[in-house]
Amino acid sequence: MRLSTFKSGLGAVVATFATSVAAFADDTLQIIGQPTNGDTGFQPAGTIVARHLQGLEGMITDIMAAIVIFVTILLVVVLVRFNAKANPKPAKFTHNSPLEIAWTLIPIVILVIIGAYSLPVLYLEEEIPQADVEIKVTGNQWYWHYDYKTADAAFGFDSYMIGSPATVDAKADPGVVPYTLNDAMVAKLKKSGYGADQFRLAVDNPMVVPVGKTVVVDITGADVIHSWKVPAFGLMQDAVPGRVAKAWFKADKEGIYFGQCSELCGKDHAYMPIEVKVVSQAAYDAWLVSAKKLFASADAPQLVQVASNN
Ligand SMILES: [Cu+2]
Repeated sequence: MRLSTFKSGLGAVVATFATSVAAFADDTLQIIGQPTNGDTGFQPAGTIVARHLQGLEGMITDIMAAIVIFVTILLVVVLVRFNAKANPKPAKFTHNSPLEIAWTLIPIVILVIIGAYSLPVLYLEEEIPQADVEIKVTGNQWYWHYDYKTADAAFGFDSYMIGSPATVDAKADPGVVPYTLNDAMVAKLKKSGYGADQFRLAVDNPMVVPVGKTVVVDITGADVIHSWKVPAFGLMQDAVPGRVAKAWFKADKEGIYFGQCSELCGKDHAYMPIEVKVVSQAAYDAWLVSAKKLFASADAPQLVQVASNN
């Protein structure tokens, strides 16, 4: 079902590129990674890391539930069998070596099992594979900046929440009040292919990456500490000024994945969402061509340096 939506949308995606980057794929890509009202579970896992993390969470939750049930049963047994009425003459012993060995060894075994499953996932996350696409991500108060560098060009662009002051033009958007979800804001979101549910998630210039390719993100901050987090990718990395932290993801499926800055970074922290569009290689190549034209500047042949803010 989803796949067919993607495939039928592909032609339109490529055609859209010819005219405008902004209109790119908005109405053809399915939104996969976004919060759902009332839901308590994870967003659908969009990468191998997210799948492993969610599996690990399930396993550890099961172990915890088993321990809670076991301890509760023990408590009930003790209350019933060993209260003063049922057991008027209490035993006087204070030690039981086999029991003490058991309650020391069993938790050790449980922790070793958890470790044995956790460490490989930690290594999977932290060992950065060879990049197919490398993008520098810079957190700013209060927007993200993405720098791409390909063999023949380098370009970067700011990524603002649709509805933040930088994206509101009094003439073009009558009635739009920054950061406020009113009818005019819904109309503005609609123009870019989104609905009211994507308010505070959708951005003007999303990160665009090819599906099934290893994307390495070099994450840093320009002013204060931010955090680049995309739940469906199982990826969260602090963006610390003066440091570049590497993280990676390889998206399984074409679609739109949303995230949020996840480190309190100032008054507009709530208004610097993250949007990643995962598209086919062909659509990505076409986007690169138009993005280079739109964003590349002749006097900026290099990636923006760490902690600079332009
Ligand atoms: Cu923030």
